[in-house]
Amino acid sequence: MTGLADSASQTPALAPLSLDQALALYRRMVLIRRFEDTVQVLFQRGEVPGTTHLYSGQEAVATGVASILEPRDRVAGTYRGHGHALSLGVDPQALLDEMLGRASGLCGGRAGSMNVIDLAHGLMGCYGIVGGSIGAATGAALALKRSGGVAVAYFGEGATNQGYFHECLNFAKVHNLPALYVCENNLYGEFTPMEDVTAGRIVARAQTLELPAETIDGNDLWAVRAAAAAAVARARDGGGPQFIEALTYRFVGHSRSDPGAYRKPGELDAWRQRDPLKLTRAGILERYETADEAQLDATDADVERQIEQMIAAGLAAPYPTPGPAAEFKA
Ligand SMILES: Cc1ncc(C[n+]2csc(CCOP(=O)(O)OP(=O)(O)O)c2C)c(N)n1
Repeated sequence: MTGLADSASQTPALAPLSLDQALALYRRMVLIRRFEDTVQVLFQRGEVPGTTHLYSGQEAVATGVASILEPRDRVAGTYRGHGHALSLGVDPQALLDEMLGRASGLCGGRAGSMNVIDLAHGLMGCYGIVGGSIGAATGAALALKRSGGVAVAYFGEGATNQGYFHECLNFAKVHNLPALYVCENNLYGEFTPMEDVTAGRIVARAQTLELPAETIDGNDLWAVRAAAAAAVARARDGGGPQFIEALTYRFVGHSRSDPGAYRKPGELDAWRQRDPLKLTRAGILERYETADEAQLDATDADVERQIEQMIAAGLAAPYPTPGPAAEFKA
């Protein structure tokens, strides 16, 4: 599925994944889904302070992009950032402990759901300000230009209606920065349908600034990987900033207890037919002769066990001591 795909130039073919690699990516997607189901349950029990914004339904985007990145790259996520973090290999226990406000959390239990950071895994931060990730990644790209790294910004389609989206892409283009802008178009900004507030095609906004840009099926792990591989290769090669619009859908409300009553009738069910976990399972069975349902089921069960252990450990972990935070190791 492409927009004006002609503006995204051709790049070398992406080496196919081995079955083990494909299973590892599937596992990561299942981990993101189950992690978030768990966070939501714990939130409803009053164990998670603050609020939550879930990534459920969008797992193929971050997982596919992260599968292309290298340690020298940097990623700026959004408040919907659990998936962005886990896709990079951030320790799920430390992330859960952070949600629970425990001292063993990724940021000492003081950042909560929206503001996690883990530079050891390339995560520059998750930004509660809509589009904050765009400015952060643009700045990082300026620094990374010397080292060969690429900076990735994730943001929603709503963020593209803000001035700094255009300012940052313009700046990145003028300075030929190694940035990859990934718009996760999940059709709604909070409770507002995209078409009520957005003129024209989102991908065209990047194309106007002459960024290579394409629209892809964000629920298809292989489509995301192919687009990300091409875009990252171009950016690393001095081709300047790149843009991907990944069409996807969030299966849950915008945040906490939003039931998503504004959705059109049948819309959620239609998207659930294209659940990225289902599509990845089917994609693995189709692509690898030796793959079978039992392997995939075993992966699900294994993640389930991991989550159960994580919940027990997280709830038993101590809270931080009041007062100034311990030194933050970035
Ligand atoms: C600058 C700014 N304006 C408004 C908000 C309130 N807000 C939080 S999420 C959101 C919707 C953003 O929609 P989109 O960019 O499409 O991302 P999605 O939540 O769909 O992932 C809004 C308006 C904010 N956090 N920051």
